[in-house]
Amino acid sequence: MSLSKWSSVERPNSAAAFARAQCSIPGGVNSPARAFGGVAGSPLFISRGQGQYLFDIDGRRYLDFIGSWGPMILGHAHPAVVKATTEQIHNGTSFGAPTELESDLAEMVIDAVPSIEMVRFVSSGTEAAMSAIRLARGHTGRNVIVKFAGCYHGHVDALLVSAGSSALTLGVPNSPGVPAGSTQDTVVLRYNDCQQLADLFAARGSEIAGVMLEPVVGNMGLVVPTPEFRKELRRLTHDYGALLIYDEVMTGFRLSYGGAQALLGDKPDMTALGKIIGGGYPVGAYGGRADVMKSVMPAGPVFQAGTLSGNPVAMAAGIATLTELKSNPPYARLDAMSAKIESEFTAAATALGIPHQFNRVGSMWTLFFTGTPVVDLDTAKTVDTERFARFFWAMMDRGIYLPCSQYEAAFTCAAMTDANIDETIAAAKASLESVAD
Ligand code: KE4
Repeated sequence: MSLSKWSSVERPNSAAAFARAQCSIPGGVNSPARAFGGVAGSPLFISRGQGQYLFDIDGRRYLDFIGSWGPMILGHAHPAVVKATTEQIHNGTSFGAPTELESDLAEMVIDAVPSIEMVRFVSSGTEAAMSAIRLARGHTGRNVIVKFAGCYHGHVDALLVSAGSSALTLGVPNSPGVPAGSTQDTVVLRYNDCQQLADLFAARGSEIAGVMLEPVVGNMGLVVPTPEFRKELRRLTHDYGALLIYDEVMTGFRLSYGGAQALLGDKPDMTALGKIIGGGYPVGAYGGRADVMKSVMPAGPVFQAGTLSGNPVAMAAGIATLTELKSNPPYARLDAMSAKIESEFTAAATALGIPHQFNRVGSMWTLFFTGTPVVDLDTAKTVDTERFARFFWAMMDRGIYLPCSQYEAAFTCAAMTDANIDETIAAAKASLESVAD
């Protein structure tokens, strides 16, 4: 039993597990991104991860380029993370009372990201983004939030929104269950569109509480902001008293130890974090200017709370992960390995006459099957999703586990070796040949 019409490998145990899961869990998964809907198939069920590898329940091994959608930059079951979490587990897992571990991780985050003067931990990236929006509104006394089509910030009601009929109108919900009231104060603009941004601020700048974006986008596939766009974002938010919020849930500690903002030389007012700072455990965080963060209860009036916020085991995992990243920074090697992937994939697709774009920043990258440069959601949507699905399964069948959507970024892992990269390139050349028609 294969998992897709595009796969030639039998994976009967995953097929059976998926059938079973669908009886008790909606869609058989606990997050839709895992369902393989974007690649015309059903998901592999994983038995374990070790370093750069995932193992499925049919006994097959894969090089893991998704890394739990970003957190596993060090690879799975890293010894330092296993040691730190195991030790903490023996000392108790949750107290509902403060521990010094929370201050330890908070100080590491503040030390790593200059724009973050204070930080609050939560349990997911969604919670981080949701809390940052509430804080922006509470701190400024304004209601309007600006986001950009193609950027994802978790399943926050206010951000499950599509652009209104015209750029300056308010957003409309893009999911059942989200009332119009939740999105009426959300405006959706086009990423990298400086004119739209300037027009909105000219028309409504005094109403805008915050502007939230992925400073390097992973959620429409990898999309890079133009320097002009970033400069205008900072200028206009500053001039109109709105807060600039970088959602670095995916890019934080991924693109550099200080995240995308350190790499780009930017200084937002707030930052949302997640994924890597939890080292594979449920952690999110929002932080930024001290004057803004001091509006958060109990220091200030803006409410936010969470039973497992700052969970000791999750803090221990995050501390171990950031300690490793700081003492043995993998970023130059991750960039070099990913650059080799970029050059070899591009050369192979070009030689085969396959329309493609390859967007990359550091260890985050996407091979888009389109002849159009991908700079926003509209251009991202010009891709050939069927050709991507065929490529995805051709790579999977050769032991390379890529993100199961053309609209996601791949993540090179620090546990990967040069031999792994060569193996990946060989698999890509063969896979691209198989989809060249
Ligand atoms: P979580 O609530 O899933 O921890 O974080 C939401 C979130 C916020 N901001 C950014 C930039 C994100 O990428 C995410 C979550 N990323 C997706 C992958 N594109 C998680 C995968 C999933 O939803 O299962």
